[in-house]
Amino acid sequence: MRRISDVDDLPGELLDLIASARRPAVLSGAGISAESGIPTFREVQTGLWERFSAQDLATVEAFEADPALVWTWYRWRQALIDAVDPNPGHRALAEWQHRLAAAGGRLSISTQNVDDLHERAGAEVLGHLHGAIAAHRCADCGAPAQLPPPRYDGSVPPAESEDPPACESCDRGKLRPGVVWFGEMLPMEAFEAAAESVRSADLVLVVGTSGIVQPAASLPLLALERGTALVEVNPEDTELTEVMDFAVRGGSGEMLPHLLTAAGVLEDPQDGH
Ligand code: BV8
Ligand code: ZN
Repeated sequence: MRRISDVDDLPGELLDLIASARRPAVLSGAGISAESGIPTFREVQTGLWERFSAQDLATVEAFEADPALVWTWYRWRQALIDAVDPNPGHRALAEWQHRLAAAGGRLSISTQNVDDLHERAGAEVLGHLHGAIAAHRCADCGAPAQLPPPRYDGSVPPAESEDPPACESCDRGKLRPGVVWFGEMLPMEAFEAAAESVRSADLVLVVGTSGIVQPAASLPLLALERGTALVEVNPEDTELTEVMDFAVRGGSGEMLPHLLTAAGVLEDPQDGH
């Protein structure tokens, strides 16, 4: 594994891997949205939730113990997501995906994130391994429910909680967020598609994930089966750093555009064309 922190000294081998990739598979985590202003899972909580860790709240038990607290946490997080914008890291991946598709290639993105910033940057996402925060369903009958956007101000945690709405289909259940909680199964279709994208990739890019949460964190290991190059983009070491061929140390919002420009797959914005 080669750690790279000097962006002006990127190894030719890494740039060649990126320039020649026709079927890169991208696996992203909370870190890719950090520069958009969305706290990662590791960051401390604020407001009503400050005495809970995200891991404590992202569970069926927490929702059953205090539905209003958990429901409000998700609605407030969704308000924050709705209020921020994709960052240059999301946009660089979307542009690379478009260029590869036009050239008959395929860049796949599988994300652990429940936000829609990849999509809002113009990218197509193969799967949301842990669900989507704007999707809601009945905790009882499973019927999907459409809700208006939350009315919270994403920058100020609400002073009190609101109860989850009742399900209009079965009239007995309450709505829950359409995310995967700890202890819950991942959507198998999304997980299998992500696994297949890694197995058939000619480059695997792991962006902004601590590599702690399973089974998503095991996906990059599938690249080892065929000796496919593994590249991590993260300011810090992670649980996956040791299996990487290259560990690019820095924020993805800055590093992804830089890497793709240096590899010649994107134009350098400074060149003005
Ligand atoms: C399951 C949705 C079982 C909800 C999420 C003991 C050992 C091993 C496993 C387990 C265990 N005990 C329990 C388990 C299983 C458990 C698990 O893995 N626990 C961990 C904590 C050990 N997993 C599960 O429960 C999964 N389900 O296993 O089911 C089962 C089996 C059969 C039948 C039935 C059931 C479900 C896990 C999904 C949980 N839901 N999210 C929500 O969003 O509220 S997980 C959530 O946390 C995120 O989705 C994400 O996956 C994870 C956070 O990880 P990251 O995305 O990596 O973010 P993190 O904050 O950790 O790190 C941020 C990274 O970004 C850092 O590396 C940082 O350096 C970097 N960064 C910061 N700034 C930047 C940056 N990078 C780039 N640029 C920057 N600017
Ligand atoms: Zn219902």
